[in-house]
Amino acid sequence: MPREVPPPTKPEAAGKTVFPEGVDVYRAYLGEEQQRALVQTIEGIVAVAPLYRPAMPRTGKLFSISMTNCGPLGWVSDKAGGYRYQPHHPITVAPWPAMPIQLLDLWADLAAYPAPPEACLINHYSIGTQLGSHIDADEEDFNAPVISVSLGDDAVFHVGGTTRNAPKTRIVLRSGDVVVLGGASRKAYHGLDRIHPHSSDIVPRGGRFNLTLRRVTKPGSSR
Ligand code: MD6
Ligand code: FE
Repeated sequence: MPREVPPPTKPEAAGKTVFPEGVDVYRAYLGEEQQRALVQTIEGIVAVAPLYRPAMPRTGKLFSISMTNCGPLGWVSDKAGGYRYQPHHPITVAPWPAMPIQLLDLWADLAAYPAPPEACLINHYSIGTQLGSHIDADEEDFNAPVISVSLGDDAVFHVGGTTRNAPKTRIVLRSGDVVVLGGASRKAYHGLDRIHPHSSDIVPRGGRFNLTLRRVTKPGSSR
């Protein structure tokens, strides 16, 4: 069914939570059919580039969530090498699958940036998993936003400021919501506290996918 693209959901207009400057939340940016189609696309990617649990730098402690990527580059982490981008899956060593057109289109609509995304980190949250407060800081160009797409179970997301102790705003992200972290919030701390189990049937395997689209290199730079 055709649908109109909603405008950014300005929380102050709804008399609700006010997000820090540079945080834009697009509620229900993807309709149900678009969500289901995107989940199918993601499952096709995961079939080729399996989800795995990366390890933290230095300690080697495993993330509770599992990850994979698509696009020319993918974000990885392990004990020895730390956080970085690389062009291949760390276990299969195959190049990451191509970035799907749905995600290239979404970036073109929302990023206000003159070059396409190079990496899409695919996070999968099963019951009881979370992602601690972090800054996305492994990219070369902080002029590009990071854009996230939520699919599946509802999740409690927090975003604060550029220091760890800045006050945090918490919101529930639902399937189809899109979050843009740009401008003054490009390097804001944020994380995912918990998911609400079985709150959506969009992801057949259960849980929640979060896709984050990133520009890694500066356009025109060779790497
Ligand atoms: C999540 N999101 O929603 C985790 N990063 O599961 C992120 O880490 C994130 O939502 C950069 C920009 C937007 C995000
Ligand atoms: Fe992040």
